[in-house]
Amino acid sequence: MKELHSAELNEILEENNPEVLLEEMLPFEKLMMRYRCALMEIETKFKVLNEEFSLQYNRNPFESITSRIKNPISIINKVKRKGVELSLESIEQNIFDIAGVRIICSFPEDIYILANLLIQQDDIILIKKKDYIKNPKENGYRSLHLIVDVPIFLSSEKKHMKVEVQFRTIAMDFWASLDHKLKYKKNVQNPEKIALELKKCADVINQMDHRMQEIRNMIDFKGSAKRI
Ligand code: 0O2
Repeated sequence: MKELHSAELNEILEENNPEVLLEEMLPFEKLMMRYRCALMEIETKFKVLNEEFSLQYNRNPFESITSRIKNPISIINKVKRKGVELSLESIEQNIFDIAGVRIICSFPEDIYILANLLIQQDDIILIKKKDYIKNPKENGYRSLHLIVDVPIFLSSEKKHMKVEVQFRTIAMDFWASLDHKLKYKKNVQNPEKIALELKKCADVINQMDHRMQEIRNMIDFKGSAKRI
């Protein structure tokens, strides 16, 4: 299937009247604004949990949080890949990772603690869960993915938006960044050999994550009730 590239998008823009295009893009911009608001809601929820953990248990359950809105070209390419209609309504109904939040934790147990704390909140609806930690992908990819529905409150309406939340450890994230480079880099020599090496590294990383978790559990043993 042919992927759309930014040069092609520029051609479309140049061939059309910019004013008409801007007017036509307004509904799209409104939709993206709603996704940005949903990201703010989810980020705030995690920041609140971090504040509480810092004060109550003297530790942070995650190291960092980042978020992004999928760019228009990636949205169109995903619409094509999924074979769904290219309309705003269809995008909202079929593409669940337009708004994405990534939570990086030090320890695997914290991933599940945070995921459960999010899902338990009464304004959050869990739409889909993919546990690539318990069931890693064949290439070694590990992360916990949740698609959640979160309400946003605008001046005259309440909207339900979908956000993808990805949880990984620092080590899983390190691995995923390198794997991502392999996917997007063209003309890589020996891609099979690299993929095999990456798979081996993913297994080592998994063992290390669990050993680090065990060490932390031993350190925290006295206050294990506090590990929440
Ligand atoms: P980007 O730039 O990160 O957004 P769906 O049919 O929609 O449920 P989907 O979304 O195609 O399924 O697949 P899935 O498994 O839920 O994972 C989508 C995202 O997870 C990817 O987004 C990556 O961020 C990450 N991911 C999944 N598999 C891998 C992998 O093997 N390696 C790495 N590095 N990341 C992975 P995008 O859209 O590809 O990119």
